[in-house]
Amino acid sequence: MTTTGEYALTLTDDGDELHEAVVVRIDDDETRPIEELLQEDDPSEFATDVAFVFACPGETSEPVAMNIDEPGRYVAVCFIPVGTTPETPPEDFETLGPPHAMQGMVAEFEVS
Ligand SMILES: [Cu+2]
Repeated sequence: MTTTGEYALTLTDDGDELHEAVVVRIDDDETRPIEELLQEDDPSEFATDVAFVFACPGETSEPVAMNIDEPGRYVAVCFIPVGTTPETPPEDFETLGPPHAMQGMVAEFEVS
């Protein structure tokens, strides 16, 4: 449980692959569980972007401002495909694995 306010978001990548943290706010009229929402193609239909950070293996991102000004359901999620490293050429992204989110790199939190 978190309260509204201005936060600084950073991401430390302790792994071997690239990671990101996309923070979105789920619309108030959206009641489906996050597992179901992850199957959807267009998150803008039920969520609003709040903040985004990205980190390479062994690095910590620069802090970005994360303004949590409304109570509600929020989700932090990583959509980087499984197997993506700093050496992976962009044209290979389509042939990589499912998003890290499908392996559990997703966290929902409630703001009051
Ligand atoms: Cu990831």
